[in-house]
Amino acid sequence: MDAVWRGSGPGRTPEVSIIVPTFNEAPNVPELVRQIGDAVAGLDAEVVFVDDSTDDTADVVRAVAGSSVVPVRLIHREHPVGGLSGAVQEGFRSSVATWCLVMDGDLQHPPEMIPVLLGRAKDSGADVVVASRYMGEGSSSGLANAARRAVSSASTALTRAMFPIRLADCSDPMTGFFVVRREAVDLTLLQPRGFKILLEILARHRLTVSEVPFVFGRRFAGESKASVLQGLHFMRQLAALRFGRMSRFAIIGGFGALVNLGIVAALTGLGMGYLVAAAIAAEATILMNFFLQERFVFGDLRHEGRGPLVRFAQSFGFNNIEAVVRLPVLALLVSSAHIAAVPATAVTLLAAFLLRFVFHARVVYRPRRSTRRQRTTIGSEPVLKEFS
Ligand SMILES: Nc1nc2c(ncn2[C@@H]2O[C@H](COP(=O)(O)OP(=O)(O)OP(=O)(O)O)[C@@H](O)[C@H]2O)c(=O)[nH]1
Ligand SMILES: [Mg+2]
Repeated sequence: MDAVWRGSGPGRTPEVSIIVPTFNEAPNVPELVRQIGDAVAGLDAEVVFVDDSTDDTADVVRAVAGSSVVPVRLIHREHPVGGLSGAVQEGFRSSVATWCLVMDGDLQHPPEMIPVLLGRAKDSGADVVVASRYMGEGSSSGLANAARRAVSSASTALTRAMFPIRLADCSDPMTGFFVVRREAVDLTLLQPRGFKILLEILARHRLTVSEVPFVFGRRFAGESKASVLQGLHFMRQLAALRFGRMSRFAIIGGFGALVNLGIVAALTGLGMGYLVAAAIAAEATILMNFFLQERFVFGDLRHEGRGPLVRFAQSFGFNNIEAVVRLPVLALLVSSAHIAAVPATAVTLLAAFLLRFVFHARVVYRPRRSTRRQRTTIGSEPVLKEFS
């Protein structure tokens, strides 16, 4: 990964990092940097290009950085992960500013809105200020054609319906133009995928949102990267955000319960005592569930945290303790609290499921915080070194 910095002295902490994800936007970069420079006069800002291009965008950024009035940083990713969203996250990770503002690199997001968004963020005390195409004077007229405008409006309505609480105050969760208080975002919660990073941020955090209308303009130059494939990624993102990990965990738990019953039936059918059969079935199911959840529920987190043996020991230990503790709790509910056996069993199973999920998500597969970054100073120039 390549990092270039042009700016003022070492240890500088800008108030806002303007993060611009770019994929083959070379003809737009000089004009964008010029307009941002004009717009942020008087603000303590830096521009961070996170570039995955296969054209000469990175060279153009380097050239423009030399004469820009606003400090420009380039993170060029040789091996991009997570497309546009992954790029924005990389920009966040590299920032030490109070605010991170995200905007496209093709001038569809007018740079003169930058001080407006930042001003609103400071005045309102909100965590996020969204530049919305769907409120007040806002408009999505710059989208290439009526079909894209219709798809955008329909998917916005669907998304808001699926997250009625988290998106209550956000009319345009799919916009790529927003400013967010950097410390309000826990990067370890975000999946680097697709085009819709704001949705990922809002759906996974409890943030206060304020909005400002804006008119989404036409591309200045270059080609659109939006595609049907991006649309499919978006549907997957929605499903994962809404019905993600927890439902996969539940499916595996349900499947495990069926296998458990099958083993008990088979072993008792062969003449084994039911308690021994139940114990064997429980251990076999715990083992099976561990391997299934490693593959299908927490596959993306396996390499981020603890080693496989520790994960296994924690998961195995928790499930065995849970199996031992649940029955006395059930007995207590039935005998002392006088709850009927079936609802009491349902309550203990539900509580056990939730506890098991929380324990696995928060302890067993908890990712370590990124240790890949380090700020160093080379000569008088602060350089952001990235280790991948
Ligand atoms: N770093 C990075 N940037 C990307 C990637 N895909 C798109 N971008 C950038 O994300 C921004 C938005 O992409 P666009 O192609 O403009 O998408 P759009 O605005 O929905 O579509 P148009 O209205 O047709 O321009 C642009 O600055 C792109 O260069 C990617 O894979 N990596
Ligand atoms: Mg665009």
